[in-house]
Amino acid sequence: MGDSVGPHSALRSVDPQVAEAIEAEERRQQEHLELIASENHCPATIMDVTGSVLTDKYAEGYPGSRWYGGCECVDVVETLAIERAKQLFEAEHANVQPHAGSQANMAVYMAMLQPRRTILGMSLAHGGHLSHGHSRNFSGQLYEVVSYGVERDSGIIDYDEVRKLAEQHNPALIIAGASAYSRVIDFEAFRDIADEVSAYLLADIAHIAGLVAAGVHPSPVPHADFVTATTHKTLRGARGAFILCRKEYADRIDSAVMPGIQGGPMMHAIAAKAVTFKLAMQPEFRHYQEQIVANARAMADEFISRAFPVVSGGTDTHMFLLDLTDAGLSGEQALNFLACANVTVNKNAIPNDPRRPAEASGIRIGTPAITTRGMKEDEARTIAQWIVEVLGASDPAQAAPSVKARVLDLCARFPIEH
Ligand code: DSN
Repeated sequence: MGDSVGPHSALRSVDPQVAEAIEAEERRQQEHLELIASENHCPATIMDVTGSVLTDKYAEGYPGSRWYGGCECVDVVETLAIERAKQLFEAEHANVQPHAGSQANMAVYMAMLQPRRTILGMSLAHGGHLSHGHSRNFSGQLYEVVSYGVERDSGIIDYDEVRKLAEQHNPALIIAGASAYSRVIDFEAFRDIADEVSAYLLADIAHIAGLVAAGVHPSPVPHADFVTATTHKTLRGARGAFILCRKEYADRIDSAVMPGIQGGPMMHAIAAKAVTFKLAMQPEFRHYQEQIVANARAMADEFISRAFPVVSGGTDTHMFLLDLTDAGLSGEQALNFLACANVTVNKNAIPNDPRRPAEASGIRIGTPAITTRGMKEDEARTIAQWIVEVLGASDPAQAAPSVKARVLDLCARFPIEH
């Protein structure tokens, strides 16, 4: 048997390999700067709830109307999650069962569209998401897809192009939302376009849900028929997703989620979503979201001042894309060099990228996780300088170890508190 003391002692005695991998991941998170825009470090309370007995329970259906007995306790948590989501986002209806953002989008499509109807979404190559119509995703295989992008010069969504494409193709659904776009999304403009062609409007705020909840980004709720979001990115909570919609669509959305695309809801995740929404209602949460944006702006400005261009020239949100064309590096190379300095990013296509997606000409940088550690603008600027020190070096591999030593020191001064 393994060690009988330590944070994962019980697991270690049952499965030392998994225990060691978890402990290694805990060390990795503590000792690396997490700059992946979709990741965050959730509070210990969220992990407690996710690891609770609720994981054992099957509860097909919805509170008060289940197919299984013994649902009285999970009914309490799902009702709390629903009511809090509605309150936090001022929405008429919430479904908190989708396991992930893609499932939330799938449920909306399934509720509202016959196969082969046309959807108009942002191209993945310009900052959209796989589930907005990519050819290798279910969305691109089940529906006719038309994609819009950003203006070549400004890097801002080309709303004129969106309108033109909507008029030309008469989509049944327009999707406003992105996973690699740093500017405010004008949901009102999307609503106007959707009304002009009698399309439904879906706002996918998976990335910016925390900013929206805190009032740091305008809310799509007054404008969109459907809003999908995740709870683990800027919202800093449970792993999972949810859907908001107008009351008139509530039944169609609920039955598209279950039985349409999912079976048993993950009640441990739903309970953790309830806690996530409660934490997002606290005054501290707004300060946290404001600091995320302040940190992203400080980093973006620092890169620009050091001749590392940022797509669209800056950011209004938690993230931005660094264009590595002038540095002569691919996103893939940059990711690997930065990994040697304990800085974690993802490679990302920039709009009109000449490289293939697996190489890419950019990296995506986000500040939710470093802000969770308590870092502010000074640290954000310093991290940008370190990234430039590595990526701007004639031999980045040689520059990385010295930066890694400083990253380790910074991480030790701002530990992740679980
Ligand atoms: N994987 C998420 C992201 O990184 O944006 C979206 O699904």
